[in-house]
Amino acid sequence: MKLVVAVVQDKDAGRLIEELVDRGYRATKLASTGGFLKEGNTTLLVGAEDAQVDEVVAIIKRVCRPREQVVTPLGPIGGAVDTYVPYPVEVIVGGATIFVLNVERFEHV
Ligand code: 2BA
Repeated sequence: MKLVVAVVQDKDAGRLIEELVDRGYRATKLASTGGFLKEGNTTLLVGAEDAQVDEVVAIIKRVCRPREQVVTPLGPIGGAVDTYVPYPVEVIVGGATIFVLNVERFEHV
């Protein structure tokens, strides 16, 4: 068995859960925060048999799309703020960041 951990954008999370559950997968949705943008995102945990992992990943790839986001970096902490000119930087967020982990033991009681 595997555990698929997927960090996705909030905008894609609802539809992704629906698609997974419609196909008989079980999923848990966690509210998370990206370390770089410090904005909310969603982490999904999906327990699946080894043979199902490719389909789970394919569903995630189909539903989650990359989006461009503009970030304005904060000024340097304790630095010379009067000479610091912040300018927006574009980053591409997602589709999804996916980890597939081996599950040593699974019990559902
Ligand atoms: P954030 O950490 O908020 O990152 C959002 C986006 O900012 C990233 O999109 C990437 O385009 C950019 N970014 C992140 N760190 C950067 C850096 N040091 N320099 C320049 N740009 C940077 P994604 O790569 O699609 O990541 C989306 C979210 O997935 C991340 O949100 C984070 O929550 C998670 N994530 C990505 N890689 C991860 C990893 N190796 N381990 C754990 N979580 C990860």
